[in-house]
Amino acid sequence: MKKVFDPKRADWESLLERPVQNFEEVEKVVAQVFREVKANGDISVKKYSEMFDGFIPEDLQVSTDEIASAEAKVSPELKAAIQLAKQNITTFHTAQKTEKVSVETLAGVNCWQEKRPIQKVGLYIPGGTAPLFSTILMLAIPAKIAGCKEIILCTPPGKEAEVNPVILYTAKLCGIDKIYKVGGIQAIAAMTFGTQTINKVYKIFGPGNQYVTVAKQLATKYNVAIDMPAGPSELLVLADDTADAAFVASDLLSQAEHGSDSQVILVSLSKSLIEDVETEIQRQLEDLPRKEIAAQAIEHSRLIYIGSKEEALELIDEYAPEHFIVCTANPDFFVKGINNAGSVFIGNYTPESAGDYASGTNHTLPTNGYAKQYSGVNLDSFMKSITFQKISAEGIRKIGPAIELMAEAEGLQAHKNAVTLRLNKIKASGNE
Ligand code: HSO
Ligand code: ZN
Repeated sequence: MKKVFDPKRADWESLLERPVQNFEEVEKVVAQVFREVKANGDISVKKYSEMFDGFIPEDLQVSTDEIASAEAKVSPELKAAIQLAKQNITTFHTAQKTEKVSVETLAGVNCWQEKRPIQKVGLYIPGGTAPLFSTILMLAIPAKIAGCKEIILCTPPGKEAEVNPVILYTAKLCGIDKIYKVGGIQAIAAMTFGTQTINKVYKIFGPGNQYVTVAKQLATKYNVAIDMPAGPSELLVLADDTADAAFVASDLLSQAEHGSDSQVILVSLSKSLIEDVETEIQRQLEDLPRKEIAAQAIEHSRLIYIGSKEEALELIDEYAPEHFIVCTANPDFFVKGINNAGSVFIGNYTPESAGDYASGTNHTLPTNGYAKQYSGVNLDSFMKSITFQKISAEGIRKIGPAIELMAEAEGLQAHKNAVTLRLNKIKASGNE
């Protein structure tokens, strides 16, 4: 752990630096898989499933029997927990619906804006060391509320070509029945181009390793949108003497256990809290099943003491954390003042885990400083806004001359004509 006391402004940049990832090698592999899946569809998807994931699925799609039998393999307690989370996520995302915006900008000039669902979306759920079925809730629930017509899900199965039953149970609970046993680059390529079995989608959502990340980036070159650029998970905790050191340590470790490249930072307004948190981290780390992973992330974590709360806020805004926990006597200063963060957790009883699973907010959030310009996934991520306008004769008479002048000034005669012809007709009909 790197401890820094009152860092100078000139050192902030290097202090807050995220590790730069070199994707060059990965890009070559991704481009090759994309080329082949585009040309050969399912055959190449199967070839790469064997090569990268060690199995050849006979059927790429999970059968209805497999989905149905998954239910019996999930304990009643876990089902109830997932249902509680689903309820809260549904409530919070339903509340994000907005009314249509409609204005008469001038008499006879009506403009309005309405949202429509993205019709085809693809959800990617990684397998790996921790199959994150909670991410299905975070993506499928808003997709359904938005009204997306076709929602498909790709996830890599284990070596026996079996998809984790909790993933299948959660998908079914959310009303997703098109589930494909495909992971990695080949899954993203399949959803980008479409294959004999897997339909092409308009937008791809979901986290993944560096192969998936690079594949999603390449998908954007083929007119497929993605939720956001992804990077390793991050948590920044801001705390003072009113914080509980054990709680703070548990939060930092919760994020550290995601991956050895997770970024965890404590910004403390109290020197003694830093010492206490450090001790607590070591104590709690010992009992974690994923302690190797967490320890590596903790190894390059930073514990920063800053005396002034104004400076602390500036530093946090500069880092733009994915998750920001505020545990101070006066949280409002930070809560109101923060500009750049994916999701904010306030007070001693608000662990990040709550937002990761069950409080209702979404856990698909911008990392890598992208909280400066990106929002986390929300209902709008599954929708587009369309603007409409309807202009009456009276309306075009009012704005027509301005349009003519502007079109002429831009040297676009046809644009001007489109107005002039109409104005002439109105004049000729004596309807002035
Ligand atoms: N903290 C992760 C989400 C997650 N945590 C899923 C547990 N399961 C990224 O926001
Ligand atoms: Zn998490």
